[in-house]
Amino acid sequence: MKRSVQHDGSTIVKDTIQQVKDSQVSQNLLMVMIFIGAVAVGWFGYRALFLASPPNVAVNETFQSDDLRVTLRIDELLVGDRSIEVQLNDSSGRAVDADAVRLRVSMVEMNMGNTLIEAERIGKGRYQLRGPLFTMGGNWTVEIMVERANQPTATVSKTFFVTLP
Ligand SMILES: [Cu+2]
Repeated sequence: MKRSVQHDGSTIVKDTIQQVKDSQVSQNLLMVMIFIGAVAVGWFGYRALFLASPPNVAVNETFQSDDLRVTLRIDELLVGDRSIEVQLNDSSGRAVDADAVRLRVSMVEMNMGNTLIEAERIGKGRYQLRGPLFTMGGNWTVEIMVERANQPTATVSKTFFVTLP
């Protein structure tokens, strides 16, 4: 016990042992809060980087063709070497393989011929194509043809505006 006399003559009794205990409790509480904060920041950071946010691509669109969901990802809508990925899922979201996934890339404004290229399988239901697909600026239609056994070819397409880098 510690007594201190105030200016007005009143006396304050302080239990120094209790004060030490109080400061320890608040220190521990602070440590717990810092720990929780660090875990929260880590968790949300991890989610933002790997789970919640879509891949850092210019195009990330899903098309429906009967039971098939076709997701198209294009790294950038720029002339030059591109990386295109096609992901196939069934109506319940499971990844599904195809016999072949072909892409046809053609320019809208002029006939520059069209290239039909087979994408390479890089994983379950995942197909990739890399190369100089867009050779000049303008509107380009990307057509995706999915071939599966005993089923008609599923075709989805969309036109994108491509610019010079
Ligand atoms: Cu052209």
